[in-house]
Amino acid sequence: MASRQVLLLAAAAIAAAFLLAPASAEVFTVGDAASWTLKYPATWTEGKTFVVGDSLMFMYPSDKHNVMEVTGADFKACNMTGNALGTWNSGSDAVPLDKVGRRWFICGVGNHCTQGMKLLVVTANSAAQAPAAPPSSSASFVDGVVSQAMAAASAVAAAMLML
Ligand SMILES: [Cu+2]
Repeated sequence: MASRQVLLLAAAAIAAAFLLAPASAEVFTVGDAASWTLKYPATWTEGKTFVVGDSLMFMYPSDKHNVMEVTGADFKACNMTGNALGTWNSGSDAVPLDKVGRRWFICGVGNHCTQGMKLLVVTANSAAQAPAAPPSSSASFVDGVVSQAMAAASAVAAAMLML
């Protein structure tokens, strides 16, 4: 009985620790195999979740491309003569996603932006990132384990009082 109670408490503690543990930061290579080139696929961000703490890695030949962070309006218009919010040109540029919200990146070389070298990233709060299982079922699982453990503990306490 007591060992079962300990097991339940341990299971609850492990489940809670797993759910509360922050997901480790991910580094996304922009465009994956195509990287940051004219072959950059417009669908690259589809199915990806970006959270605060993650970072983007722009890989490209530095004599052919660059990375400019621009406003949404300049992004839409592929305007690279506007007020750039940031420029990178090493060919191996790490850009930390340090805040929640939208950021717009384009290549500032030639007409590359209109040819598709443009990337909108939406960064979410890391705390809002869902674990593999849906939060509702995970929460109720933990609640279930915890209440079972509590019930077992009170049963043991009651039994000890009767002794
Ligand atoms: Cu380019």
